[in-house]
Amino acid sequence: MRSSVLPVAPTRGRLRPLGLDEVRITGGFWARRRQINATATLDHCRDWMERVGWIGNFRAVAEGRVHRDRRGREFADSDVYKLLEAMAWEAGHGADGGLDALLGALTDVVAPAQEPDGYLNTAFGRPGQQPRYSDLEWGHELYCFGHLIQAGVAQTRARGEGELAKIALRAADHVCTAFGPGGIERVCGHPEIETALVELARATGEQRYLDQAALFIGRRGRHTLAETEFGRAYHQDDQPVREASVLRGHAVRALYLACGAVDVAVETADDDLLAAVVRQWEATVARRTHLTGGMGSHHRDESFGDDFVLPPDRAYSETCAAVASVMLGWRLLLATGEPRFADLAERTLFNVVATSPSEDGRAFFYANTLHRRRRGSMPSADAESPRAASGLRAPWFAVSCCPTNVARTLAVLPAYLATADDDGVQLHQYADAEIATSLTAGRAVALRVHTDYPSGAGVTVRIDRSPPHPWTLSLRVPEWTRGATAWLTGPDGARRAVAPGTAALTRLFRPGDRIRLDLPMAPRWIGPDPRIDSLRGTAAVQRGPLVYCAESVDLPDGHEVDVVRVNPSTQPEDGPDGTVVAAGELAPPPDGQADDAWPYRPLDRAAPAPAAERTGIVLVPYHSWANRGPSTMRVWLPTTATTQPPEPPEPPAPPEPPAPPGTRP
Ligand code: FUB
Ligand code: ZN
Repeated sequence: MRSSVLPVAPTRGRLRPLGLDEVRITGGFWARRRQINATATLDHCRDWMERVGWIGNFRAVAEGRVHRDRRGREFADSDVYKLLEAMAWEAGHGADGGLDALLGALTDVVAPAQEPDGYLNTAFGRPGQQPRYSDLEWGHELYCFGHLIQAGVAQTRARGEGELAKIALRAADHVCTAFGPGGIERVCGHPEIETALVELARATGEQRYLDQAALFIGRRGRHTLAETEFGRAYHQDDQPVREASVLRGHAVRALYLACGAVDVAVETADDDLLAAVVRQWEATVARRTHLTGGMGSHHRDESFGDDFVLPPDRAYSETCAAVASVMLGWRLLLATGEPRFADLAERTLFNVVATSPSEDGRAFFYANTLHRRRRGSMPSADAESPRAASGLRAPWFAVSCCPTNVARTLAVLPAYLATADDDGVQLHQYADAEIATSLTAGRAVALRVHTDYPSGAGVTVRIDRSPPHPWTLSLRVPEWTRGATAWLTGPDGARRAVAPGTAALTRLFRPGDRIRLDLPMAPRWIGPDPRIDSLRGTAAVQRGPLVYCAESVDLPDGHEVDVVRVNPSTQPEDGPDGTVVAAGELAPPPDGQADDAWPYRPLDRAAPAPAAERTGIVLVPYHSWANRGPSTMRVWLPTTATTQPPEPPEPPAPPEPPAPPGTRP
């Protein structure tokens, strides 16, 4: 396999990704989270998977007792692979040599479970288990292979080819044989193998992996899976990928499939397929995405809702869907160079991916609701939690796909910051960072980025190394900003206004040059599209890329968030410690007021106005909620502006007496 330390390495496309060997995050918001990920979350995931037996499943295979002793859901193997992937990326930063040993030890547990023909799955295929590929709808065998392959690619790119990569190659060869021409002409109920095979093709230069991925993409939507209780759209098997107009069905499945489709489109120069995914992304962002960037509205099947079905208290917004959306945005950004894809990725990273892990990196949100009505109880530290039941982050879940997905994303995050092309360097996400790359052979560029983003408004880029020719530094100007300015600091720099999109500066840079981007971050009210029924009459606050929320721990004792009303005619203001204070009132029902017998009333019978107490409402960044114990929480807050009920209609006029017979009107 070829080696360069990055998660996605297209051979074509508008922008060239930079690897972990070219970008380093050195401080700030993401550095803290990455540090916790490396020092706490990786161990936490490994400990839990030992405890619940998911790692032990591989030992049970080697010892011939897996049919009796296997633990966890049918896709539990995939979480071991995602942890391996996270460890590989983290080891790739070279910070901790001990991680290589852990990676090696875990690989040694997995290896003996692989069959001589490359098949590897602890849930299927042995006496006493269901036969291989007998349940493609729900069995997840190819999904698990996909994560195994991604782990193998990560290890090769980060540490050089090793045992894990060999296991992954044997598995991929097996998949090509079993599902290639003349093999099983079906797809997996959970996409993931597609994007993994393309990455393996990129890493190895082997065309057959790309061909197999293209076959899977082409087969999807042709009813090769049985229809299940959730309908064909759940598995994206209702329509061929290039004919669909929007993402639908199970959100993680839909987004992983879209990633695979972009990968195939890019590598095969299939511009129609790429355009189809871009259209689906546009429709999904315009009509099926929460303010946080989260995706998914249905708890029952973890799926997208219909257009504008985005109820905040039922926001499923699975953490894995956010990870998948960032993966998709990154692929589309590399293919097209358009900053809108980085805009959504930023929103999603700060408001969903960063929300999931607790401050200590040892508990996680699976679903990321936007409205929590009841204070949850502390999830057990000793038992797996149900996926979405708790109002607090849980250490582990019976379906625990999200923690390992967060771990692998944070481990590789520096690779999502910047790109290059022959003409220059593009910064897409802002963090304190060092970037060193070459535009073309011999044209080395080194940059130092200083910022306290997302709290502060400024980004300074210092040029540390530059070729003796002009080149272009491009900075994403986020979609949320108004009044942004960019300039070269020093005597020859004129400050200029820059609009959301891209600010590009082309010149003969010299070491020591500094470029400054100022992004005003005053908190702002955000209103929903009127077609989102469940949000009518509410407003939310955003400051920079951060979405804010009210949390009961910031209200007077005994109050829950549902008593909060806000007044969007007054601008919210910065408060202490990253909070925002919004004008509003607390309107609890009068003490002791009994419920009405029936919670509806004729519009002409006005409800008694609750006695409201005007106050500043303290709002905190959504990503930080539920870190201070059980609380109720709300992102979209009802506004104080009330709509007067319409006047009751005039009673109908009494009927005219009938005209006497023989008269004309
Ligand atoms: O099915 C595997 C993973 O488990 C999905 O991606 C998640 O949504 C969860 O259901
Ligand atoms: Zn998940």
